[in-house]
Order: sequence, then structure tokens, then C-alpha cells
Amino acid sequence: MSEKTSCLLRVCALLLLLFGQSLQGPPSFSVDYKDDCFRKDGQRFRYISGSIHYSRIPRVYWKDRLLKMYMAGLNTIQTYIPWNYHEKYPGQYNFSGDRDVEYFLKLAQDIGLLVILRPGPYICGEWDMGGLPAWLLSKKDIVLRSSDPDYIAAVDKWMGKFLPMMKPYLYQNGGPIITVQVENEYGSYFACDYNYMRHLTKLFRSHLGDEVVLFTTDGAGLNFLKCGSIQGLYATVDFGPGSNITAAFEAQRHVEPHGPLVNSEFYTGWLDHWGSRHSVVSSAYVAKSLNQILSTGANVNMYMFIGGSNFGYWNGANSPYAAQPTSYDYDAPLSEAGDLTEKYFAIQEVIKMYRKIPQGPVLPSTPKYAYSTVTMKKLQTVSDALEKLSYSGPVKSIYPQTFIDLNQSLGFVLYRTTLPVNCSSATPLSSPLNGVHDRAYVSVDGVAVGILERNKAITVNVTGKAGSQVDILVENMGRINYGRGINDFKGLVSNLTLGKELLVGWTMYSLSIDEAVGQGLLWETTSTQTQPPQSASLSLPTFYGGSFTIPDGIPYLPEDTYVKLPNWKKGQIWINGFNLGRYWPDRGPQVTLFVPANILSTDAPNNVTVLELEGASCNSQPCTVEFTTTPILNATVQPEYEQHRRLSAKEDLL
Ligand code: 6GJ
Repeated sequence: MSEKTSCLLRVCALLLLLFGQSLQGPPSFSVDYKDDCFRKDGQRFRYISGSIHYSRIPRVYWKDRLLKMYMAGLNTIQTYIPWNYHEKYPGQYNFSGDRDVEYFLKLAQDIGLLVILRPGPYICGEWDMGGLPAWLLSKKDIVLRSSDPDYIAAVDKWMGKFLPMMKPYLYQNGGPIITVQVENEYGSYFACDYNYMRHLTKLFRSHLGDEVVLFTTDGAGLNFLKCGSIQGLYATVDFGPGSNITAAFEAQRHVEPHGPLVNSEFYTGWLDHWGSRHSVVSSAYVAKSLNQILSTGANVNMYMFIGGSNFGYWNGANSPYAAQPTSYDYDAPLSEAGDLTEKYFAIQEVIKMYRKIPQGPVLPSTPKYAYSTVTMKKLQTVSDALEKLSYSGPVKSIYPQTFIDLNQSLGFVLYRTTLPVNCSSATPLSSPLNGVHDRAYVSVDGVAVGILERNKAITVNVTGKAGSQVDILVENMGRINYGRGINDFKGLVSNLTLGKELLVGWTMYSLSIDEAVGQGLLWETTSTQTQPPQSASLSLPTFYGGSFTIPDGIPYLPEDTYVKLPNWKKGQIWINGFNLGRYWPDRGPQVTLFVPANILSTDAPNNVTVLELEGASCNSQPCTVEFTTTPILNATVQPEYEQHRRLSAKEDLL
């Protein structure tokens, strides 16, 4: 070949490389049923993806986590859209700050990551009510995840708001979104309503167009795929390490004889529940199984690649009722705080065998700092602070109402009544239908007398005079996020009795605690009411406050940290008004809570507010809140609370 021809060919090749895209036409992503693969811009494409939930990570850390995922060798990330995170009340949408999905997508694209979007509407995910807004339950007999007209009307409105926002971010339109999941493991749900899935398919198509790849995910079994898959949605499966990979993909092939093999949830770790041992899955076990999956040429999404935190009240629960803790570490390759783990590098080594991974240093784990111990002082009890906490004021009714009746979704409601008769000897105050959802702190005339707990304690013994005031602070510990129990009403969902008598005549206070804490209302005055002596083991639900300063002039401060509450029992903690989540070291396995640096200040004192529900030992010794540089998520749990769970068979959770 002449020099001139060779040079001409090289120039042509370069031009084709540079402008190949435009010569090739608009961006495209599709299923190739002939070659059993995905095709991106006409080329065979296999995604190696990891799950990250933006709703569990502060916005300021999204880029850090996404870059770490990219450097691990992922080419794609997967994320859920929790509907209730964006529509707190019907028609009131929030896509700002930590809820700015578009910014999250732009970050992913800028970094070079494609996106698998999972907008549900139901998402499971160990998130309150599987992402469905609790206000759907205002129609008490609503059949969630079905063709129920009220449910469908709300879904249509929400998707009519959200999906058009996503359309510009579809890969075909120049964005990073390559596929969109419809519903979530619908084959594991009792309803098996094909009209519902057909409706969702039409709804998603109407807003996103005909090109985007829509898919479903179900357990890798025909019993799941039967109700979970439907014409027009590409069926994928999920399974964890140790599964029979051949059998799992045979199940997918039963529904999709051709097209790419896809494991949409390859479990890199596992979830926790309060009172159960912390879950861990060995790195070697995960890496070996991942290698086996990739060697088949299949597409895989690792659930989770980073779990993050259930800040505030956002954790979910499983049935029989067991709430998940604040930490969603999931023993994932990136820790709750985004730290690199042995599992991260084990997975990176496997991916290296299948694709060229980015060269260069991986962002290091963020440094942690142990700030000074904070001495906490008692502010006031919930009862003292009632006027500040209950903006909407009391609601009176003969029988107790639920959170939703009181227009409240998360947190706490105070229920108040009086003893109808003298109880000179211990008299059982009970919830005969196990209707305390989920935990209630009972006091009589300002003295804490006991705790009621869903499935665990339905009676407390009380004494008092006719007319004595009974206060019952009810805590929503998180709504069931899987199975038929997701219609999880909260509060006193059935009547209470005193002895054989029905307790009637209730006054209920919906509590806006986060607003009061954020406005510093609880710091205004200390307790104005003298409080009767409490028992040694139990006190009234009480707010405590303290503050600490972070030395300025140290350029790298503030840094991330972990907070622990030695000698405290159970409650909620805020720093500078940010609701970090629930603490329950008394039950475990979680002891420390992750504190992201972005909520801390070097310009002013950092205010710590604690709502202790059972009784800190502040009476006998100063109560302190401590900071540490290492997490404790695996404390020994008390065997009587150990939930012997078999999450392996999904039916358990139906
Ligand atoms: C998924 O269902 C769900 O889609 N899931 C789990 N499933 C248990 C599977 C037993 C074999 S564990 C945690 C995840 C998330 O809940 C996910 O949202």
C-alpha cells in the first residue's frame, strides 16, 4: 500500500473516530434480541453497575461516592426514586438540595457513568413504606400497587410530574439514563394485577417515549416472574452470592428467551434490623460469585455499592414487624460514610478481568475527627413542650385516631386521656389487638410507668386515681416496606382498654418536632413544670441540649465523624437542626450514627438536641454525647429480641 493511501486511510479512520457519533446518528440504547445483548450506539454493551441511593447521602458527597464507583470500574449506577421523599403532601413537590435528582444525574453523566433509573412507584429498599407516601392511606381500604382507582390517580399525578423531568436525561436524548425499571419485584406481591402493570407500562411510555428500554426486576424464580413480568417490559431477575447462577438465568430465559442476561440486584451485603445481629457477607464470597456472573457475559447491578444512611425517620421495616436501623451500611463495598473497604478492592480486581478500569488514584476515605465530648443538659419533657411542638393544636375524639387521620406521616404523636376509675392496685392498660404502631411511652400524672411495643408488649400496669392524666407518646418506627403489610398505619390503630373497660375520650397532639428543633424553640426555657420523681429505670420522654465548638483555623475541619450516646437508651438526635436519625444502643446492633461534615460549623457552636424516650442516666451522672472516628454497627444484641429471620425465602415477608 502506498504511503499516500495509508495516510489517507489513517485520516479517514481518525475522522470516523472523531465524528463517528454524528455519522452514526443520534445516541441509541436498545435490547438486541438476535445477539442477546444490549446495544449502545450500535455497539454491544454490557453494564457493570452499582446501586447508590441519593436519598441516603448528603448532596455534597454525591460526587465523592460516584467518583469512587467509577474508579472501581463501574460503567453504570442504579438508583431508586422514593416518591415520599419528593411529595411530602399531595401536590407539594421538593426536588431541591438533597432531593435534586437532576443534579445527581448530571454529576453521574459528567463523571462518565450511565444510569439505571428505578422510579417505582413502589421501590421497597428498606425505605418507609417502600417509597410510597403514607398519605395514600387516607383512603383506609386502598389497595396499594394495584388498579385501585385512588392509587392509580395518585400514581398518574406523581409520574405526570416526575417522568417528564427525566425525559431529557434519557440516553436517547443525550442524557445518562439507559434503562428505566417499572415497579419493583411485583411478582413478590399478592395482588398480581396485570392491569396495573399494563397501566404503568402505558404511563411510562406516554411520558418517556417508545425508545427507552423499560424493564422489570423479580426474584429469580418462575413463581415470582409469573406476576412480575409483562409484555412490553424486559424481564430481569435478582439473586445474591451463592445462588445457582445457571438456574437463576434459566428462570429469566423462561420469560426472555432472547436478549441480555441481567441480574438487577446482586447482593453485596445485607440489611439489618434493630435487635438482630449485624449482617456481613464475605468479600471473597461476593467477588467469586460476581466473577461467575460476569464470566457468563451477563449484565449486573451490585445492590448496594454504597448504602448510606436512613437519616431522619426514613428507615423501613419488615414483617413480622422489625424496623431497620439508621445505618444502611449494608456491608457494602463503600461503607455508610463512603469509605473504601476490602470488598471495594476485591470487586475492583474482578472487574479488571472484564474491562479496562480508569487509571489513577481512587479518592481516599474521608478523614474522621473526634470532636470534644458534649455535656447535655435537660431542656424539657415532651409534655412540657407540647404547645411548641403541636402547631396544629389538639384534636379530640372518642376513640384514638391514626397518624394519617391527624395528617402526620413520620415521627411522634402524643395521645392523652384520663383514668376512668380509681386504680389503687396495678391495673392492665392494654392494646388487645396489638394496635400500638410501633412503640409507646406511657406515663400517669407525669410519672413514666411503662412501654408498649408492637408484637412485643401489649400491656403495662398502671395505678392512679379516677381522672389521672394518661399520656402515651407513640413513635412511628418506620413503615413496612415489603409484602402485604405495606399498608402500615401508625399510631394507636385500635382501641386501648383499662382492665376490662374501653378507654375513650382522647386528645391527640400531632408533633412537629423537627420544625421546633430547627427553630431552636426547645432551647428557650428549661422545664418550667416541677416533675414528680421518676423510677430509676424509666423517665418521661425528654429533650436534652448541648453544644460544642470546632476550633477554627484548622483548614481541614470540619470533618466527618460518628456520634455515640453512652448510657442513653433510645431516641432521636439532631445536630444543628439536622435529624441524624434514631439511636437505640440499648437494643443494637447499631451504636454509632454517621455525622457528615457538611452539617457541622466552625463559625458557631454546634447545637446537639436529643430526644431520649426511655431515660438517660442524667440524674445520677452527667449525660454526654461523644464523637468517635470509627463506627460501631455490630454490637451484641439481646437474644430475646433476636429476630430469627429467613430473608432468603421472600414468602416469609409477604
Ligand atoms: C429486594 O427485594 C428489593 O428489591 N431486596 C431484598 N430482597 C430479599 C431477596 C431475598 C432473596 S434484600 C434488600 C433488597 C431491597 O429491599 C430491594 O429494594
